[in-house]
Amino acid sequence: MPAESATAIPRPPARTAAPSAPVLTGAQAVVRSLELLGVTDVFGLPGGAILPVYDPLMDTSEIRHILVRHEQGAGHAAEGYASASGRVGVAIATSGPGATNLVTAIADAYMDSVPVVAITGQVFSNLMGTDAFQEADIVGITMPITKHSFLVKRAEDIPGAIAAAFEIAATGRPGPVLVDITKDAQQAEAPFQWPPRIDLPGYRPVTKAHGKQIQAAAQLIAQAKKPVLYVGGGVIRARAAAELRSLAEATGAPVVTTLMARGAFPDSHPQHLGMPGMHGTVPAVLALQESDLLIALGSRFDDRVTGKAALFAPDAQVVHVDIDPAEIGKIRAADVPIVGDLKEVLPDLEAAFRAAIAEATPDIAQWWSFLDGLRDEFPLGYAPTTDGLLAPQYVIQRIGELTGPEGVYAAGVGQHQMWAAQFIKYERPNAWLNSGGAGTMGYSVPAAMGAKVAEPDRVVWAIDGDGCFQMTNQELATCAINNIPIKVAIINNSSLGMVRQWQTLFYDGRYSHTDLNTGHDTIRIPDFVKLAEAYGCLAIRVERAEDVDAAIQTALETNDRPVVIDFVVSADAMVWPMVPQGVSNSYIQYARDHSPAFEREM
Ligand SMILES: Cc1cc2nc3c(=O)[nH]c(=O)nc-3n(C[C@H](O)[C@H](O)[C@H](O)COP(=O)(O)OP(=O)(O)OC[C@H]3O[C@@H](n4cnc5c(N)ncnc54)[C@H](O)[C@@H]3O)c2cc1C
Ligand SMILES: Cc1ncc(C[n+]2csc(CCOP(=O)(O)OP(=O)(O)O)c2C)c(N)n1
Repeated sequence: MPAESATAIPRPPARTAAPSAPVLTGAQAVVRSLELLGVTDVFGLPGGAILPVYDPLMDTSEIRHILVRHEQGAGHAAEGYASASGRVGVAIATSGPGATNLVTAIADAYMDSVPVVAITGQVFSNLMGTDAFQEADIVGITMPITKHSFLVKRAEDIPGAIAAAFEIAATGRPGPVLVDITKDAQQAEAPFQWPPRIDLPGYRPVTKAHGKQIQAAAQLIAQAKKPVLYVGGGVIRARAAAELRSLAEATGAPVVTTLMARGAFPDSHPQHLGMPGMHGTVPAVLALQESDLLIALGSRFDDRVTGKAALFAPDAQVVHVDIDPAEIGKIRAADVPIVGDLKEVLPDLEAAFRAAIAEATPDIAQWWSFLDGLRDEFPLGYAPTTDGLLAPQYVIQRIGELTGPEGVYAAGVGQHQMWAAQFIKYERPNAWLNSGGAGTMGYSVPAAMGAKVAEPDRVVWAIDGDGCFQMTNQELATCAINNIPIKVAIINNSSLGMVRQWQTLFYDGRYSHTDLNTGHDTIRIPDFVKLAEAYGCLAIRVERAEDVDAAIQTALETNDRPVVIDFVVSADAMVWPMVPQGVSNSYIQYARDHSPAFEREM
């Protein structure tokens, strides 16, 4: 995805300021602009170069500022906020290390198309380039991982830059935008003009697809014998779950949802085959592999889904819909490329499909009979543990069952992430938050915090690994102090489990530096219960299957503080199915036929 360049945006921001332009400092203009854009919550941490902005932040009654303990937490919180609500998330940091601490979260948001605006302070403009105290070229650093980065050196340019940042972050392919503001621009005064004139030459996302392409796609779908709707995270970003369901039911075609699209189509729907890819279900993986027509909807042919791309779905034609033209043909040539917003494309496609089948209804019964056979033969499952410790899959499944589909689940990265994708049933979009593209350990706790701020009436779980949790758990202090009662389930296998799994499978069980010592009886560093209590949380340790439900219920009933449950689980549990990296997806057969572990687990 190339950084998009900029143009005049016709839409004015929603609210307008008083007709007489008051004179504000740049810092006041930052806060006033955010207010006028309807921002109600921001996550940040002050420092010298952003201090002017923090002064008027104290006076606003419209914006809640949540003081994080680390700027990475602010970034992921902004992501969680955006992913749970669809609204733009905002993170604020000072220059130098404050700004660079945001970089991982910005990269994460870029990979997963999350609309986030990061506002950073920069040193005085006359000091830029002198290695001034806490100077970092954050615009340069983030250029390849943002949709756009602004450097603002004049107070009068602030409203325009902030309004443009929100417009760019939220429209087209969503993504992160950085606004870096020098300290002198924050301190200077200028008339505050609202709505500002936004001038972004070249930025015009295409939302309405070409009619001819829609017709061509509809014809292919009508003729296909083995179609699959290959649904990606773009459906969620487009808020097009209802339109997807309508198209799916019109075509009767099987649906697979990528890791980023879990919840875009209800798991309970009979046409849903589950997640494709490295840890996808056998029916979803083989449906793509054996298909004669992939209808890719806001999905980007990621290598975790395709396996060896040259061998992926060899007999399939491809209809590829994406709002970002750079995605189409990037990995796999499209027979029918469609650039547009899924919210508009899906109804058009459904109408064209209905017209195309007016004469003859397509017969995909044989295809369904093959897929139903796979569903019967390969249901998702897991084996009981042999070491007396909890089965992690069971814990995660019970969290989902006792919480239900209205909850929000933010996972870390690793085995627990895959089990949370597999064993929680998602019935609605924006219920599943995770770091798919970057795979950022540490995402879960701050993302859950952001989600809870955005959706305070929902139960929000962070489902985390003991490794991931140790990267960002300091935000529990933020949650406890600011009355953000998230629930954290640490799936504690005392190791960097996903890496350990690869060492089991591909490095002869040589466990080089993956033991974390967080769950053993004798060494337990840190003790997560004591740690969580120190942060003001209710903390529970669970070691037996019969105690799992009671702990989850206690968490669900506790809303006056965050809850942390340390589930001590087996380190030997594996994520199955698995297609090894870099081979054809047909190797899922290999996993089935040749791996004794796979046989045992299934
Ligand atoms: C440990 C680990 C294991 C993983 N294993 C798997 C796995 O087994 N299976 C799996 O699926 N993934 C897996 N992933 C995730 C994988 O790395 C990718 O992040 C994911 O597959 C990409 O999902 P996607 O194709 O839906 O694209 P996304 O990254 O969600 O991209 C969305 C696309 O939609 C487009 N879009 C956005 N808005 C719109 C709109 N309004 N209209 C039209 N288009 C729009 C965007 O331009 C983009 O191209 C794993 C990740 C990790 C960390
Ligand atoms: C920041 C970061 N560093 C390293 C990795 C590589 N990595 C992927 S999964 C994983 C293990 C995660 O361990 P844990 O949080 O305990 O989860 P588990 O796999 O045990 O469920 C590691 C180290 C990563 N994804 N992100």
